[in-house]
Amino acid sequence: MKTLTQIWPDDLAQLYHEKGYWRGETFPALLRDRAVRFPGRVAVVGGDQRWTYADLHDKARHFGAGLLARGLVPGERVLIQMSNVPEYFIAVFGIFAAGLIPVFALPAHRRVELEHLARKSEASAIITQDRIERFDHSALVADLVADLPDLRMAIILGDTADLTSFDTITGNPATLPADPDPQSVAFLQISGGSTGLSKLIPRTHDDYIYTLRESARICEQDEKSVYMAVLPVAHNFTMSSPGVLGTFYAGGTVVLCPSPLPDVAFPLIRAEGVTITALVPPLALLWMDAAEKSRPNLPSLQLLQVGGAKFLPEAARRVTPTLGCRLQQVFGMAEGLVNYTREEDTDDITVTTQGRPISPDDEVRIVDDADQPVADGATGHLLTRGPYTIRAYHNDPAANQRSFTKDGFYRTGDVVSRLPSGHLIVQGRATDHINRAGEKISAEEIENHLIAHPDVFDAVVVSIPDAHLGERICAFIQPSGDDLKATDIRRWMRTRDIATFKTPDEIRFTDSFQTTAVGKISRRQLRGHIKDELLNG
Ligand code: J2J
Repeated sequence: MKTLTQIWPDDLAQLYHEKGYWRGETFPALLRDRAVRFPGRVAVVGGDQRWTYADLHDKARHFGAGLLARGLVPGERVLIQMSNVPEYFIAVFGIFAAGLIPVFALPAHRRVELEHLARKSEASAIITQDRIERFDHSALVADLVADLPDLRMAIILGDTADLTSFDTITGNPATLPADPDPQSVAFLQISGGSTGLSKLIPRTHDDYIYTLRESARICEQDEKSVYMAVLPVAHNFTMSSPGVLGTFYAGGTVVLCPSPLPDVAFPLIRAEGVTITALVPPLALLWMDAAEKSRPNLPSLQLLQVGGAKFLPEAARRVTPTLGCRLQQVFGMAEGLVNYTREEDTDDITVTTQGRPISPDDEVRIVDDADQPVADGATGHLLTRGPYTIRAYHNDPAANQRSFTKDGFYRTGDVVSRLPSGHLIVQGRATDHINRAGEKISAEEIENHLIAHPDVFDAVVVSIPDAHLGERICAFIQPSGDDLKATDIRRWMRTRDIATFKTPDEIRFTDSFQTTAVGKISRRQLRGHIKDELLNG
């Protein structure tokens, strides 16, 4: 089996060690240490479960030993897909304890995405739930296990037919291996994906735990903090900025919110004394509107983090007056670099910028199309490298060629400007993905699904601004016959076994894409032309 690596050049690795960014911490050791230091503190609240650090540590170790007892071997990959349920943490920390490598799928993923992730990571097992949002995932994974030879085992939380029940996975913790090498890959996170399906992001124990430690410090998390997870826990934002794992790092409590709607979230904030939570901009708008009407009393809530997509200054200004807490903007990416506005920032900086990097050794370059630095303050492409930004995707030479410069900078695809203080302002994006309420959707991936329809001659997918979602998916379709309707396309997309958030919000038909008028052009240019026409008439 190929071992997973993420390699920084020796001189930089040495620097990151010397500066104390990489301290040799690992995930199994992290939970063990917190269980010793804070055994009786509540680590996780979800549904009717309430587990202390000692409980979580114990459950995770038994689960991890159970995975080994079932024949999994340290180093193998385990695809995990769950909604915000407490068992997620038993599974993830159990996988870590067993020396296995989790691969983080999203709850909305369906057959196409799961198959892609399983193949790309050569996963040996998948852990999911019987149903997520009423969709039958046990039937899906039964098919997947039958079709993928590497995938030997499906473990299901909830009702199982012929598959292995989550509750039966238990073993003797004495069989667990020693702690992993801190510089080894801890897990594979998934990318937003601008040119197709997600790429896999190998993050090491050392690099990721550095971000947890610093995120917890910047967000003033300690063992009294109560973090509410509203967005899916598998999202890198919810997982690590400081998210659920940063909260565990600080010894605080994670509360899992079953719904992002204010009538569920507000009472839970009050009941559990939630101090910090994180939203994408559309949900922040929803919460602020609800708060303006109902004037909820949320005295425990100190910090609302907003990120994943651009939060416009006019909306950002409303957070403190409506919700009575401080705002923090977060601009991050699963590949690494995370920026925060800080407590000491002025109100103006907090509402108009997306923050500044975690690390003094995060290198930020803002360049033009020819990779040359732009003048101070000018807008350009954001390139970055540093102590927690990957140097390569897993098993993807073509993407690596495109996404990294020769000297190891990651091409974020974001277009930004920088203030003299180092704060970044996201001005736009150079890649063709659609940021729909924080979910990144590849235009190319959707076009491929549309073109697969027998009555579609060609299709071009673009993002268009949306007051609620930030952006929505608009598909332009050139049919090959006369009778194709939008409902046919919607029905077709439902048969494609992909996450439902990828279904176009808007479908428009066109006779041709005018390619002759502009000569031979790339799909990117075509998307650009269509967008220009759409926005400028
Ligand atoms: C504008 N665009 C933003 C912001 C992300 C913390 C927070 C978010 C993510 C995340 C994350 C933005 N304003 N505030 O991993 O740890 C867009 C950019 C970026 C892409 C990354 C974290 N915050 N974005 O959203 O990997 O385009 O990570 O490159 O899902 O989201 O998406 P993702």
